[in-house]
Amino acid sequence: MLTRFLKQHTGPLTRDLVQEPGHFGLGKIPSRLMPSSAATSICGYCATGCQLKIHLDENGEAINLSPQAGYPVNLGMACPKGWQALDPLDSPDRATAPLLRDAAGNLVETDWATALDTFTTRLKGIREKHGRDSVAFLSTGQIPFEEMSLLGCLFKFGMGFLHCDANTRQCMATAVTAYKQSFGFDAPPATYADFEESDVIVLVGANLCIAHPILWQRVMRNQRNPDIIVIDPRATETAQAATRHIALKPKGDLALLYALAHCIIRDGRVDEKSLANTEGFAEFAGFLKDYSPAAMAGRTGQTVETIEALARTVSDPDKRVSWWWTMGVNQSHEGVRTAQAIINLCLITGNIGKPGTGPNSITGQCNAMGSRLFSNTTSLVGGHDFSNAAHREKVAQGLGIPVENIPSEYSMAYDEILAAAESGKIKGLWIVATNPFHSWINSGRLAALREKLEFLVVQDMYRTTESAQVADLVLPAAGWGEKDGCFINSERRIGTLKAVRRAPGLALSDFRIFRLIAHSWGCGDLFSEWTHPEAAFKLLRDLTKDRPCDITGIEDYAMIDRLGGVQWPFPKGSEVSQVANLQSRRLFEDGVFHTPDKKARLLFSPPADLPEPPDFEFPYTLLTGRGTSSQWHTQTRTGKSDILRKLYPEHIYLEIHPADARKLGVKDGDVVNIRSRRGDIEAAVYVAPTVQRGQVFMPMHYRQVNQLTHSAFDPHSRQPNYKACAVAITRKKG
Ligand SMILES: Nc1nc2c(c(=O)[nH]1)N[C@H]1C(S)=C(S)[C@@H](COP(=O)(O)OP(=O)(O)OC[C@H]3O[C@@H](n4cnc5c(=O)[nH]c(N)nc54)[C@H](O)[C@@H]3O)O[C@H]1N2
Ligand SMILES: Nc1nc2c(c(=O)[nH]1)N[C@H]1C(S)=C(S)[C@@H](COP(=O)(O)OP(=O)(O)OC[C@H]3O[C@@H](n4cnc5c(=O)[nH]c(N)nc54)[C@H](O)[C@@H]3O)O[C@H]1N2
Ligand code: SF4
Ligand SMILES: [Mo]
Repeated sequence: MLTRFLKQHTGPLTRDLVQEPGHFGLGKIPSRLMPSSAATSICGYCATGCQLKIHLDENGEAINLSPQAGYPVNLGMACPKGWQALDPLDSPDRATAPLLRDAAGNLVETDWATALDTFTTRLKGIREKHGRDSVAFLSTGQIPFEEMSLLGCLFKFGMGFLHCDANTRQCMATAVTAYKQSFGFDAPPATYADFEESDVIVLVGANLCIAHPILWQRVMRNQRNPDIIVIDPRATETAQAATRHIALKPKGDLALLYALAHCIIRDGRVDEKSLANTEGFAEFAGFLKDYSPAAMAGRTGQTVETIEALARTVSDPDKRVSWWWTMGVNQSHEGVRTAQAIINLCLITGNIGKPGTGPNSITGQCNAMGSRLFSNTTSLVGGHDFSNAAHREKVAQGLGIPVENIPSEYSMAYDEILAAAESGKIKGLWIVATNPFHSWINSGRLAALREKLEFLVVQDMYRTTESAQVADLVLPAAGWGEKDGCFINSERRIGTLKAVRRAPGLALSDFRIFRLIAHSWGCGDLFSEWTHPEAAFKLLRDLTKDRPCDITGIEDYAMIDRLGGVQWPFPKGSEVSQVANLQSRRLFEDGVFHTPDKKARLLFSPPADLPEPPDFEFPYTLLTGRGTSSQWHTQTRTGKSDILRKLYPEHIYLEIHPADARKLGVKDGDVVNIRSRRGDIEAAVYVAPTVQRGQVFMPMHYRQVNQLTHSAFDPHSRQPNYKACAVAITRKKG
């Protein structure tokens, strides 16, 4: 039975595969793509969600690409990563066959039958001996949501496990939690047109020029002569291009935002109409009495005048003010309250639900928004809650699975999963499309944790990633460009991606790997309707009925393409004839939120101290983040492009203020030793007045950086605080 299933689904090329729509990783390109000799795909890097036009040869294989002119997101533009999106596919270090660690400790190639058999036998063995809590997966915001969803549903409803999380915990968990608590649903309200329609644009801990270059282009298209304010400890590329830079102290955000609210309420600059849609104003106003600009000057590093002036700007009743935040807010020990302090400012000044306004979280990865709704990790698939019996019943019916298979308990969060692995409670770990041995905070701990794991599976495009190299089993995955599905971008826009290349060797799309695993595990029948990504899409679409993210009005992938992407919500009956309006929609225009009383909550708590402040022994604060627009995360993909590699520094570097460099007696290019309480690394000095004295910056793209970072987490979202830890710097001797 398994052998037959395998033959059909892993090649050599079979007729069934070629005929299976959306599944031509091993087959021919379907004729629907042929007439124009071009296909469209949403870029597989950042959450901007640019559409690329992929030019095909006579066999339907991609030869090159260009940005799509008419697409409402990128309007014909792309950043270097988008232009070079095909480069990573041809790399010689692609995983082209499953790899299994042999008795001598080497990873050796094997076939799919052996790989699947090993996967199932080992994980079932661990489960039988140690129970349901002994196996977990860690996944991603970078694969289509049809794939994420199949993984989450298979793992929980089919294989019967509970604990799973994704790299979105490193990234978006704070925004998710903040919106859920404040609005009653994880509902980022923006549409990108708001960048063009604002009079004041406030960017908090967001470096658009590097991390979302095409969103910066949208800012540049604003004809209203906007005030662009960047709140960031560093004078980033974005801060330099802005009209005002607030160079605040690291993690001074919450104090600053409360001081702004204090001034606004003190001066009566609140919007009464908007306040009527909120809950908790009296308590908030009382709380803010202690947060005068004078009281907050020390924590923020800002003068009273600067704070007062900013408060006037962001509460000007004649101006449309939009707030946008990214990792400078989310990656914090108090990220949720910081995000909510932004939400509160918008609510009290009436900057929500209107053009050019909003408390808007900018997402990181191409499909982090898809993960939020469909990955079945933190939330029950389709925007539901595991703890809600009616939701469990609805999902069970929709997917045709027994309701008993849906757990009512919640999974451990990422850090808790790793702690459980460290303590020996979790013995089997399955990592899909993420590279935590490089990207997780205080990554040095993972080496010890690896020793404790009985079985580590890594499913990746490459066999050379830090995580793949220490795996017991590597499952070779097709990448972006080699498979179909959908991503959801920062403005809630669903867009499609298409297979335009064959995956190399025996590599398969994640979707097909999950189907094979379902079959091998013996729960394939539960997923018999998940035949291909578009079939899965339709199942998931129907699950969203009556939820705030209802997309039951989308017929199929072709409709998504025809409409230039579709923002959620899009319930059945949405007027497609009004497509012009539908192309750009924001939330909460009616002032109605998703809480039981339909009002938004004003949530707050006092700022906490920095988890690891600088001291005598470790006198510098290390900030980390994105380095260049041509580098992506752990560089497994961007590092494979000859062109992109020319656009960024090959080796790790440390940005340091000229005065600190003088004090240490170092100049550009000198090698320094950087030490934290966790680790000790070397980097070349890059003297830059863009960092403040006493602070240094390192891009996250180099493996060594997370050996230094400090495991501190937001208590509500459990998102790691990557952005501030204490380090010592010494000149390398000799
Ligand atoms: N080129 C490129 N683009 C990317 C990515 C990539 O790897 N490369 N990754 C994508 C992903 S997944 C994400 S999440 C986004 C991230 O996008 P961003 O969040 O814009 O990028 P970061 O550089 O991580 O952090 C933004 C800024 O936060 C600042 N910061 C540090 N501490 C604080 C603080 O206490 N307060 C404030 N206000 N700011 C602070 C840093 O100095 C930094 O400039 O980028 C996406 N886009
Ligand atoms: N110090 C510091 N650390 C950070 C951050 C920071 O600001 N500072 N930012 C954090 C943030 S916001 C994020 S999002 C994380 C990102 O951290 P990671 O998710 O670990 O980084 P990536 O390099 O994007 O890893 C994605 C992996 O998936 C593989 N892959 C790509 N496409 C596919 C596919 O289709 N299928 C499969 N199976 N595999 C695929 C890639 O080869 C790569 O190994 O890093 C976090 N780490
Ligand atoms: S801005 Fe983001 S989505 Fe657009 S081309 Fe660049 S990486 Fe891709
Ligand atoms: Mo991210």
